[in-house]
Order: sequence, then C-alpha cells, then structure tokens
Amino acid sequence: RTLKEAFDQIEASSYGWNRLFTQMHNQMVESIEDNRYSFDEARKSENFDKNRYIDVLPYDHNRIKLTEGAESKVHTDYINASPLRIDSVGRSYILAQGPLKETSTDFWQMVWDYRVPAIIMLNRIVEGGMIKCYEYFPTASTELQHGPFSIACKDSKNNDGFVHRMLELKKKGVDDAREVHHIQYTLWPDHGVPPSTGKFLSLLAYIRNLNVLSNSIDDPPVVVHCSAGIGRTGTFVLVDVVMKLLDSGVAETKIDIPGLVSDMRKMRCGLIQTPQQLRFAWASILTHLEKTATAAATANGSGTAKTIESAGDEVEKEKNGRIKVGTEQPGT
Ligand code: PTR
Ligand code: PTR
Repeated sequence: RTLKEAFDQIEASSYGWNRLFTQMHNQMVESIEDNRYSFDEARKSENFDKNRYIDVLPYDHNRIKLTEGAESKVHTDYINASPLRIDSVGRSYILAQGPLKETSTDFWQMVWDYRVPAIIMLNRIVEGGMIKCYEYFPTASTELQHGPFSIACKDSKNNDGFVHRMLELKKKGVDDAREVHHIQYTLWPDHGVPPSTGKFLSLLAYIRNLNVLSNSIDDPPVVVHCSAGIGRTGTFVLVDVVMKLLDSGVAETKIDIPGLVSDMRKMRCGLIQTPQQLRFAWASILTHLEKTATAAATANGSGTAKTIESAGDEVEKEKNGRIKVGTEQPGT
C-alpha cells in the first residue's frame, strides 16, 4: 500500500486516527508497566526539580548525560533530554524539554558537549497565558551569561512563521567561539498542529537547506525542543525521518509510519501527543510526495501534471468542520 492508500484507509473510519493512536499508546503503556523501561534517574530527588512536567521524563536506558553537572543547583549528569538516532538514514537528534531557568546552564552545557550546530524550538515562551519555556537564549544584540557560558545573538531574521537567529556560544577559559543556529517556529500551539502542511514543509525545507541536520550517525545532533519535548518535537522529527527515508530511495510501500513512531517512542516516551498530530505528520508527508511527483512530471515535460487534492487541504477542511476526524471513542 502507498502511504496515501494507508492514510485514506484510516481516514475512511470516523474514529480511525483515534483507534490507531490508542493502539500505539496502549502498546507503550504495557512495556512501561512491564518495567521494560524505567525513569529512575529522572525521579531521583536531586534531579526531580529539573523536570518541567512530572509525567514527561527521559528513559534511563536512553538519556543524554552531561559531562559536567554545570552550575545547576545540584551537580549531576542529568538533563531532561533523549538522544534519537535513526541509523538507516544517519539522522541523530537530541529531543529535549524547554529549559527551566534552573536548567538553562545544563542546556548550554549539552549544546557545548555535543557540538550542537542548531537548536530547533517549536514553541513560544508564553502560550495560553502560561510560561512554557524559560527564555534561555538572547533575542537581540544582548549577551547572556549562563554559568561558564556566554551566548550572544549576532543576527536575527524574521521569516514567515519563524525566526532564525545566529548565536555565538563561548565557554569561560576556552578559546573557541561556536556558531549555533536558533530556529524558532511560532505557529504551533501545544497539543495542536501548525496552520497548514505547506507552511510546515517550508520550515522544514529551510532547516534542511542550512545543512545542520546529520547525514551520518557520527555527525553532531541538532537539538529539537518544545515545551515538554514530545508532542510537537515528535511530530517534527517523524516528518523529517520519513522524508529522509524517501530521499534515500526507500519505497513508500515499505514505510510503516505507526511502526516507526513506536520505535521512536522507545527512545523518548510520548512522542506525538494527539491523533491529530499523527494525522498532520502523515498529511505533511503526502503533501511532500505530491510536490515531488508534480515536480518530476513537470521536469519530464509532460506539463499536464494535475494537482492532486492535497492532504494539506484536507487538514484545512477539517478545521472548517467538513471532515470529521476522531470524534468517536475507539472501540465504540
Ligand atoms: N502534563 C503536561 C500537559 O499535558 O500539559 C505535559 C505536556 C505538556 C505534554 C506539553 C506535551 C506538551 O506538548 P509539547 O511536547 O508539544 O510541548
Ligand atoms: N506518564 C508515564 C509516567 O510518568 O510514568 C509515562 C508515560 C509516557 C507512559 C508515555 C506512557 C506513555 O505512552 P506514549 O509514549 O504512548 O504516549
């Protein structure tokens, strides 16, 4: 089955996305209840306050360890962040929660330790009147100090829906200034989806063009974060990974999106938070496939490539209430 056929099949049932999502969730809960995955380090008293949400923790078996506990209140190697590696396509990311004031130095320590070339931030500082992330980065021509690190903003450009900042990171006593890209997407509410697949794909295309995403597992990882570092972060990474699989020549009929999400969730829990986020990621991939097909047809000179009804438009329709998704409970 093509990805479009699989999508349409889920779509055909009014509770298709909820059912699929619940199945994936239950699988994960079973493994956690089986104690196959533990969060002991995250729950230790000296680390617990370093978590933004008590229910979003990195697994013991797959967490980022700091080389130094930096200057946080309690000196440990703990940070709420998980490596995510997809070996077959050479992608390596660090998925993290939005830093707290108390963990900002740890965050910069992580960026330094792993030679992170770019930080992709998918949230705003304040959402729905609540603070969702500490402002750990400089926004103007100011320089911030976090423990032994100083971070300066060298350049800032506003794009359609996102801000691209060029930061310079220095560590006290080390003669080395590192450039770190900071891309902040501002159109994505937590537990929600971006306004359209097209807009989201332009952000992804922009980031891909910066050449900061790894192509080999030995390349340094980018950091992707939102508030909890699971919902929006998981959705973003899923789309990038599937596009990379397609780029590398894997046939779309061989790509199992739910299976991929389940594998990714073994590396960080809760990736992709809602059935709508899963649907949005899938729809974005379909929009990408259509664009590639249209471009190929045009390049072949056929010139008659008809725009297939885009999955992105369907997301719009859903907003307008013309397509109902997931309004029924699974199993009913
Ligand atoms: N318990 C929190 C909540 O549901 O509000 C955890 C949480 C917060 C989970 C935000 C996901 C969130 O979204 P994101 O990972 O996209 O920041
Ligand atoms: N809330 C659980 C806990 O604090 O132990 C962790 C948990 C997270 C459990 C996610 C299940 C989860 O499932 P999924 O990855 O399918 O969202």
